[in-house]
Amino acid sequence: MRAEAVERVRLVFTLFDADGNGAIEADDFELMARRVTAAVPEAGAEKRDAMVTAFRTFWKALAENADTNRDGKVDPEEFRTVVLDPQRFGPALAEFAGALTGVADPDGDGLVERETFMAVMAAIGFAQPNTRALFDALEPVGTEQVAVPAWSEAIREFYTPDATGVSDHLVGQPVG
Ligand SMILES: [Ca+2]
Ligand SMILES: [Ca+2]
Repeated sequence: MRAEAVERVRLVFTLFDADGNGAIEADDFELMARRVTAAVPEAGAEKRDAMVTAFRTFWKALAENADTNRDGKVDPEEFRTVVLDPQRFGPALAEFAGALTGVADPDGDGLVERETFMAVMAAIGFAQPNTRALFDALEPVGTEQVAVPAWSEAIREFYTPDATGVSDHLVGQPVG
């Protein structure tokens, strides 16, 4: 595994462990969903519900694949074995990314305002300088909006620790 991938697995684990108790559990996804909902108060009930459903689906897929000892928790060791296998992780991840970015686009025009982007990424736990660097790297339309598919793709890429690309802005110190 690349050193960057090792670092990223650790970061991804930390983000999914939203309550910081050292294991990923169903509650972490409920907490994450509440934080994102609070970050985008203008999102409609339909989009919020879709996100909550997608987060729960994602947790189920993760637990099925990674919770090897079936204790209802995915510990760092269990997580490492599954997160590097996109075959098992990929489809649920796509739904997760789609639902998350969907909430950030309440009017459904396919674009996300910088302010909303920053708020949602902060809700998930990303550091502000990294988030700002990613926003700029996503080639915003004008200066203040990014396209939903580009962001969604960056999220999928970020959570696939072996990948490299625009989501590298979310790892370590942003350059420039
Ligand atoms: Ca946790
Ligand atoms: Ca376990």
